[in-house]
Amino acid sequence: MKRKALILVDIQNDFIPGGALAVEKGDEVVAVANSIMEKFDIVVASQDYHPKNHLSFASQHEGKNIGDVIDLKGLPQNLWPDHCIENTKGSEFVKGLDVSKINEVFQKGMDREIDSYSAFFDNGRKKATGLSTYLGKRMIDEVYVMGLATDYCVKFTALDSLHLGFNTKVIKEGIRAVELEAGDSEKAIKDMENPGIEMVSIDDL
Ligand code: VGL
Ligand code: ZN
Repeated sequence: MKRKALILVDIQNDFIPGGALAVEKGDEVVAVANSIMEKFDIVVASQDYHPKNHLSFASQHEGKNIGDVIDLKGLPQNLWPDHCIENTKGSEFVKGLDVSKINEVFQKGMDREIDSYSAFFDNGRKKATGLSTYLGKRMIDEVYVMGLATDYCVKFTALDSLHLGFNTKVIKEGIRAVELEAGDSEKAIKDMENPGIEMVSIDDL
């Protein structure tokens, strides 16, 4: 039997309707997650977790607006509304998510100076979160990814998983996109499929 892990990406209050960086219908992924967690050997969750002065926030850059792109330590950085601040409601997992089935939580984005979309590494790939080692130690063969948001954290988590050598699949009912621009969701799905990530349905599990 293949050993399967499920990564729940950033299912947090700030990414659902009413939150600071709301993803349309983001709350709908909660029921999907709850319905499939028992099918996996390991379930982990990532948590976007920023200090209140994080440099991905437009509020930290005089004269800049949400949606602008700046250079942050040599990397292009989208500027976001303040979101997922440590020890606030916005960074907590969405109520209703069955956290009792989550084996381990990996936080990311704690360093003020570097953003971290992937649950595995920061955007400069300088620091690992520990997730890769965690999955390796548990002899995981297949990694399934779902959560928020398709065009950012889901995409970069799935791509890193693939590049680390895990057979990687994304659960299509379990993702929703920010869509700063129309078409971003479809583009992100192509960016994942092209290098070999498979899009699967909950009915295939
Ligand atoms: C995310 C933007 C900024 C995400 C996190 O979880 O997709 N997007 N921080
Ligand atoms: Zn963030």
